[in-house]
Amino acid sequence: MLMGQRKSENITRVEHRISTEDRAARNKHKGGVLWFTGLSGAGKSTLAFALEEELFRRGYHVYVLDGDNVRYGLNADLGFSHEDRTENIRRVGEVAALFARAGVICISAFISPYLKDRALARNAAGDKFYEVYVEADVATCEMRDPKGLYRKARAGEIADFTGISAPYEAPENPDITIDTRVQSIEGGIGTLIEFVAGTLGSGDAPMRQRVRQGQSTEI
Ligand code: ADX
Repeated sequence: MLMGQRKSENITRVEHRISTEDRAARNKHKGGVLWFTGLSGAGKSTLAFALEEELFRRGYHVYVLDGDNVRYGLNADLGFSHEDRTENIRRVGEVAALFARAGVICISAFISPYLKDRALARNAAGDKFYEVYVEADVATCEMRDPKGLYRKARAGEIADFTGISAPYEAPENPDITIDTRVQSIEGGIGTLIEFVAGTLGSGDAPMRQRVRQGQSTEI
């Protein structure tokens, strides 16, 4: 496993001819990573896919990387040991950073339980990284138990289950906190949309507004 070390020698970086600014100008927004972290059942995927839909509708270039999905493909070789989770987050952190550099808003929804691993993911994306703490305590997540995994973990059928038999290190200074114990999905999405518009730009919303006002037929 790589664990952040570079094995190759005789490699040289090459420069793109399209600047970050060029991409942002065409897309009408900047690229970035919205890094969702929180327990299983806290609402990361629900919020991530609802936000993706709403941003897409508003003209943003947006894509969700989701823990369960990525573990079917890119990270199919990884389980849930500390070492495998670290490698999971390392790879996804790099992929999310690539999306951001390509000008896309990448929403990543992974438990990402370790502070150190999230710090590395932030490092990969640089100033384009925003940590979103999707907060709900174990008791709440266990009560929701949408996939029945907490029940299985309590019954000893799943080892190293986050919040039960494996740790979760909450963010110390997240850019945004969505407390899903008190906030509705719509409320959370509202907060996130406002944040995105303020930090990454407004997408092609102004054009859509003109369309709505009947001043243009283009879309
Ligand atoms: S992470 O810890 O490496 O970031 P990731 O977000 O990719 O985890 O995957 C978490 C998902 O895998 C959970 O939503 C749950 O559906 C499933 N899962 C299966 N086994 C475990 C486990 N032992 N701990 C946590 N989640 C698990």
